Amino acid sequence: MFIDKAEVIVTSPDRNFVTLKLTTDDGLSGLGDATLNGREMAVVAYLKDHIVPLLMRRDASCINDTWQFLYRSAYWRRGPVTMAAIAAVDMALWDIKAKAAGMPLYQLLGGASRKGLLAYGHASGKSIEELFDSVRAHQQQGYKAIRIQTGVPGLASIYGVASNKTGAGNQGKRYDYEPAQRGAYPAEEDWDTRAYLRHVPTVFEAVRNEFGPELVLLHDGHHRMTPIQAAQLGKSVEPYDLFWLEDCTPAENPEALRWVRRHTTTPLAIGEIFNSIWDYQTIISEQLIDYVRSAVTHTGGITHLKKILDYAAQYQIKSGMHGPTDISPVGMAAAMHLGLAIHNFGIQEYMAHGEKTNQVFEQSFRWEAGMLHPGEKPGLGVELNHDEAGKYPYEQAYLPYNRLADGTVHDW
Ligand code: GCO
Ligand code: MG
Repeated sequence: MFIDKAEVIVTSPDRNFVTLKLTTDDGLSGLGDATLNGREMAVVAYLKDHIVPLLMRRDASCINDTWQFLYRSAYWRRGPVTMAAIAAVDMALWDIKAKAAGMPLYQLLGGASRKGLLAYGHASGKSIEELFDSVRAHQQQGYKAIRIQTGVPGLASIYGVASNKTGAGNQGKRYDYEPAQRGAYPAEEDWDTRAYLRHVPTVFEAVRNEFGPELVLLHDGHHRMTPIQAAQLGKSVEPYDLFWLEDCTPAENPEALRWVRRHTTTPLAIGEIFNSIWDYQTIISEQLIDYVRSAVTHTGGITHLKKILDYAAQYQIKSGMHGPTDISPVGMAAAMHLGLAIHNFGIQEYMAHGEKTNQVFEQSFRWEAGMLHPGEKPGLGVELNHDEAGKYPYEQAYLPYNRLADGTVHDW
């Protein structure tokens, strides 16, 4: 079974997605997600110019060998562009292998370890009332776990908080935010850490009082604090029993989590911008985190993320795979198959894609009572509709960035 066709498809239904489609000489095809939000075309060039020529006539069944060949023969290892490109090849080859076996991919990964995957959605509001409405809307859609992001008094717009109400979700009206800002320049947002640290605990107190102890609550710090500020936040939300505090400090220095860990029992999650097992080496072996946030898409695919999660399992650290709308339905399907199979699954992020995206990517996953299941179709269970994809050409898009009141650029 040889690879004899490789296509890189860029489509922008609700946002940009990069997909690799590999086809074998016996007519099987597999899909891989290579979307790197805001830097999509760098991965397109890496795939088209450097990887596709190497794939022609390769044995499609040799997933491990292809992974090692692409990783080691580049010499310039790791990095988000390289690892997203390798991830796409890896996913597509797993898709092909599972289709050849006539099984949903999770069966090849060892079979189901659970009935379904607990998933969390994103509630947000500028005010407490808006936030409560958003939490209720998520509960109506079945969510049992909800991320809470809130406006901060004095700040006009910040990460994670809806600025408009849209119907983008496939589960009815919801607050949608962070569409990669289409346009010629990143949008500017505001930041003030002291105001944020004062406000967030009051919000979690209000949410617990309103919604009770059962609801699973999460929060994303999006890399904006110093270790001691993060420690202060972790301590101040301890009474509200968070499932996790995510990305509390910048990801470039994961060892900073030692300082946070000394001061708080709030569970910690990190890793959405990591791309290899080496980023996790110290923080897993020293048990500085509780959840691995990597997406299959940004961490070298199923083959590499499974290694990270198997390593994490030795330390009782679980998965919490990244799943915002910039992970395509192909990347989400890969996450669901992997999450269903591994023992140390924790939770899956799930924002739900918009209707146009769901027409481009024909999917077979199930969403029931707050749980995801990848379905029983052979392979990943996702097919690309080329006619629909062709309707939405690439549009340049940037993520926003932050400035402090005095004009200093800050982590977003
Ligand atoms: C999350 C993430 C996203 C990122 C996005 C950037 O926890 O889901 O922080 O919201 O900001 O993936 O492209
Ligand atoms: Mg995050």
